[in-house]
Amino acid sequence: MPEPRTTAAIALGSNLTSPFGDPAANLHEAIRRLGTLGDITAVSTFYATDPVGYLDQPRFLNAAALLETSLPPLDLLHNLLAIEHAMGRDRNNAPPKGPRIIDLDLLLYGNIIMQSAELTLPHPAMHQRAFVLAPLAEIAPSMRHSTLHRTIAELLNQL
Ligand code: PH2
Ligand code: MG
Ligand code: MG
Repeated sequence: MPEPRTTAAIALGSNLTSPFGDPAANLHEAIRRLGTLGDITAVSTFYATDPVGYLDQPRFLNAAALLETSLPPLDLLHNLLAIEHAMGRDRNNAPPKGPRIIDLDLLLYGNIIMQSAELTLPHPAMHQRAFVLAPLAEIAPSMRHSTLHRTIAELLNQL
């Protein structure tokens, strides 16, 4: 039996340099590593964005990608966190919304709705963030938010 495959939407962000290079190099390296978790079917262009939430930090480079994967949601999440860690992100010595080498957020996993201590799907803040919706609308305008029942293009227009 073939494994069921689901399309996951992932948000990427970076606003620090690392051994890989500048934020653009970090996004490229993260996308390369995402490719080990399934098939990447789309990648947005990179968006320079002003920091939201925690303002005293460099501007971000944000992007979105679609990954077709047979990993279940929690396994996928753990792999995203492992990539962040392997690329040098240190969560212990940085404020929660502060600067980071790489941030990989699982936004949507097919139509799945779930709430657990580790993972909420759809991502609870995705519909409020232009730095998430603009890149995602570029590659998946018709993808539907499974609890708000709006497309990504509609959510972006509503901001
Ligand atoms: N991520 C945050 C907090 N603020 N601002 C921008 N522009 N882009 C981000 O990716 C971002 C942010 C926490 O995840
Ligand atoms: Mg984030
Ligand atoms: Mg994150």
